Order: sequence, then structure tokens, then C-alpha cells
Amino acid sequence: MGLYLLDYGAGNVQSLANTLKKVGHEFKWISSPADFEKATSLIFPGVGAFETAIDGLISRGLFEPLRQYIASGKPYFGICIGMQVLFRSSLESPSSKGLGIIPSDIGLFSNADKSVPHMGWNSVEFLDPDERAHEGLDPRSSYYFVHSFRAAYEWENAEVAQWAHTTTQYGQEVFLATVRKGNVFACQFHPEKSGPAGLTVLDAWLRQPEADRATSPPRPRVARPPKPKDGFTKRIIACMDVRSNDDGDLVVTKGDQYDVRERVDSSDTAGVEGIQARTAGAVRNLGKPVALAERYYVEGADELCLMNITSFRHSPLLDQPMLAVVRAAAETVYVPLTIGGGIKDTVDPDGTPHSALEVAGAYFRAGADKVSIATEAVFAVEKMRERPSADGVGEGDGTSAIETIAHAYGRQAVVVSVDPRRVYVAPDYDGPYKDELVYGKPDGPEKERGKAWWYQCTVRGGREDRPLSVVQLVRGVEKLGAGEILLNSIDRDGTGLGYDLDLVALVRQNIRIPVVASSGAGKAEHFVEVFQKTNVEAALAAGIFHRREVGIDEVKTTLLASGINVRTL
Ligand code: 1PR
Repeated sequence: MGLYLLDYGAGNVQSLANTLKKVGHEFKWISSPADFEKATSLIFPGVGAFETAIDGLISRGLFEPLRQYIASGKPYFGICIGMQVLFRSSLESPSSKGLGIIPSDIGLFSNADKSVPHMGWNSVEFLDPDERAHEGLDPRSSYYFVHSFRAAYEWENAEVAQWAHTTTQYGQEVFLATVRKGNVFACQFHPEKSGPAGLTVLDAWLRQPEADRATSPPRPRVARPPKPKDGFTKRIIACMDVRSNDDGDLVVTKGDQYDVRERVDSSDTAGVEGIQARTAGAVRNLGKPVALAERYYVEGADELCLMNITSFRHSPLLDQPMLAVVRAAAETVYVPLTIGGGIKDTVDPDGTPHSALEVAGAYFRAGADKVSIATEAVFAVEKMRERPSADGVGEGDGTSAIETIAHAYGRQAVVVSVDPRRVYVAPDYDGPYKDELVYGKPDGPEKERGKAWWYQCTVRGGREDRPLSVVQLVRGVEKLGAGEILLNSIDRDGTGLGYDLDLVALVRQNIRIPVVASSGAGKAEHFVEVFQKTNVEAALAAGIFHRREVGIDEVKTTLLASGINVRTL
């Protein structure tokens, strides 16, 4: 008897388990259809793609028992796909049938006026003014959403409107953020990833007596047109580059233009030998990854990135030190975690092969919400360009890491991390990529005046240049199924000079998926500048946060003072 969690074998369900432990609730996993009989409350943390969820439920014999469980009137809490599965179908996979409990269908966000997926923190609007019906939600809080498909708020359709509990606006669209009727409560956002506000929602539901959970408070339903309220916020992300130092300890390090070793005193270095000596310094150590991740969570980071910049070639997949880091970080961090580095086909030292999909799956099960792919993304786009297409971008063949992971877990789980470098040319340059040239402004930095440049892709942490421009790369990966771009700049990394606004604007203009600006933040005003001058969804920094030069709270206060909406604690 008691609380059960339903896992159909995909995505990050560990985070919900960690969250429930944190708020002090015991639970068991549904491991067979018979467990539905024992469950007196059920949470379904659906993560990933609609088709994968439905197929996973059917293949485990859980689909019909789930329908019967809900029909029996016992309390049900659905999260994300756990909410969408209540509907008849989803445009994400029209051939997969949902439970059909809510007589409507899940549609796709339009990207005409905004980036899709809807990825980030947004507010909810209450349809019922009675606070007792709020289920632990707070109109002043922000909650973490990550989805391309949504249930539109059909307020004129009485049968659907009676399910509507709260709505959220993204761009011009208003969709159902939560539904509530009888024994069912479900939310489109991820409470387990929504920091303290999300923990409150889970806790409030679980603290109700089971009988109350099974009946929504009696009240007149007010189906009314939505009030315009765009609560979408810009995200601030802290990034940790993790590698083993020369003693074999895992540390957070930070490079200057990707060089992570200490500079050796120039007095005993000179000429060519000087360069060799400089790179021979110790790996910079800025702290322990799990402790730093926890610090950034507490300080209000909206999301965290952990980049594995050592390949750990000698570890079998399941012994990867980064998996242990992710597992431990996910126990104390209740905002989204992105893991990058080494997401590719690998072979264990004993010869056991693992596909990139399996590698990603191991990270998701450990508690990661997104994986970030850099080197393999460049190779995938080079390969797709060998298969010409009318849009000039090329065609994928379904085998790349981006395609396979996006198919199984949804595109919102796949980030492509880009490591471009400027290639300076004369302003009258007439060679390859001339249509993508950026020109130095007369009032810009002296080194850029009168010059032009394009942005070249690199692989293996900037160590190898490739014959591919950043525009070709981002357009290619968007078509392959990436859900977000993490845009670094080797020229700006660690310099504190501010984001490369030309690069950020160029990428933002060429794609419709969210873009995270990265590299070069030196002060809070740089965040204001990147949000005001480009239309990116998020900005990331590393060095200034690690060295405590600028706090996340200072960044957010400065943004709010400039009229830029951010999540506050
Ligand atoms: O190629 O798929 O295995 O992924 C490797 C990942 O590791 C890539 O995302 C790549 O960016 C990253 N990486 C590899 N080598 C380095 C290095 O520094 N030597 N780090 C590296 C990239 C850039 C950002 C940094 C921002 C902000 N570091 O991670 O956080 O530039 O820094 P700042 O605010 O201090 O300026 P694969």
C-alpha cells in the first residue's frame, strides 16, 4: 500500500525520486501490473517523447492497468508526458493513442513568434480565484517547462475547460499548465526541476489526506478567455568544466580560451620554450563539482551544466566518474542539469560497444535532464551535407547521436554545444562563407576595426578546426533534431570582455530553437547587453561565478533593474 512511481524505462525519473526523498515521502516503483492494485497514490513522471512513453507502457503491460487505476478513482499525479498521456493523442506521434481521459489532442507550439521548444521558467495563471484550489502553486513563482507539444487552453470547449486548472502563456499561445478533476492532478512543468517552488507543489499534494487528493475541491468552474500574462523568464546558467587533475582528482577547472592549465611565471619561460612551459602548468582547480553545483543551486542558478572535458577513455561506461558526479549532484540540485562531453559511440576497455544513445541513457538515468553534444554534432552535419537537400542544409540518415537521442527522449533533451573560432579575412574577401561575414564596427575594439571574419567550427575542445561554418552547423543540427544550442566562443572564453554579440546575433537569426549565449561574461552588465541586443533565451557563465567575482543574485538584480524578467527565489 502507499505511494508508487511509474517508470516506463526512459528519461530522468531519478530526479523525482530524489525530490520525494528530500521532502520526506516514501515510495515504491511500479514494477509489474499487479503493483497498481497496491498503489493508493500514483505519480507518473513522464519524460521523453510521447511515442516512447506509450510504447514503453504497452510493452511492459502497464498501459491498460494505468487506465484502470485512474478510472478506479485513486489519486493520480502526472508530470509532463504524464499529463499529455491523459489526452486522446499527440501530434508528436499521431499513430500512438493516449488514454483519452481528456477529450482533446496535444498540439505543437508555433515557432513563428518564438523559439520552440518552450524551455525555461514561466509562471502560471489561476482560473479559480479560491486559494484552497491552488494545490501548492504560487502565482508569484516560476516553474520549469521543457516541451514542444502542448494542450491548448480550449476555454470554449466545456468538456475540456472543466479540466483546466492553471494556464501559462508562451508567446501568443496560452496552454494548460495544470489540469485538475476528481482524482487527477497533472502538470506540464516539472515540479522536480522547479527548485523550492516545485518541491512545494509535490509536498502539498502528498500532505493532503489521500481522500482529498482523490477529489478536487467542489467549486464552480469558470471557463473564461485567458488573461494575457507572459511570465517567461530569461535563464542564467552556471557551467562547470570537469576533468581530472594531475593527481587524478575530479575538479572543476576553467580555461582562458580553452587552455585550462596555470600559466607559469614568464620570467623562467621564453620564446617557443615559453609556450611549452606555459601549457605544462597544473590544471586549474576551482573546486569540487558536486559542492559547486549545490552552491549554484542555492544561489539561484536556473540551470547547471557539467562538461566532461576529459574523456576517461579507460573507464567502462557504467564506471564513468562523471556518472557518479551527476548522480550526486542530482541529489541536491532541483533545477535542470545538462551533461556534456563524450556523448558518442564508445567502446569499453573490454571491447563492449555502447551507442551514443546508450551513453545518453546512462546519464539520464543518473539524473541528467539534457545531454550536450559537441564533436559528434560537427561530424554529423559534415555527413548530412554529403546528402544534398533543397534547403541547402543536407539530410540526416537517422543514425547520428542527435537523431537517435532526440527520437527516444525528445528533442528538448538534446543540446548541441558549439565551439567556434573567428577566422579574420580582408573586408573585400570573396572566398568560402563570404555570405556569413561579420564586419568590425568603427566604434568596436581596435583589433576588429576595418576587418571582417567568419566563424569556423572546431572539434575536440577547440583543438581541431573543421571546414564548416557555425551557420552551417546550427542549421544542420536544428534539422537533425537538436533542441537547444549552447554557443561558446573560443575567442571570448575566460576573457571577461563580454559575450561575442555578433556571433550570438548571427546564430539567433538563423535558427528557431533556443540559444544559450556563453563565453566572455565579466560583469553583470554583460548579461543585460546580451539579452537586450540579441534575442537569446539564456546566458551562461563560468569563471566569474567560480571565482565569486559576480554572484548569480547580482546578475539577476541587475537584469530586473533593466526590465528583463528573471526567476527570483
Ligand atoms: O566534444 O562532445 O566531447 O564535448 C566536449 C565539451 O567540452 C564541449 O561542450 C566543449 O565546449 C567542452 N570543452 C572541451 N574542452 C574545453 C576546454 O575548456 N579546454 N570547455 C571545453 C569549453 C567553454 C565553456 C565555458 C564558457 C564560459 N569551455 O564551457 O563554460 O566559455 O566561460 P567564461 O564565462 O569563464 O568565459 P564533446
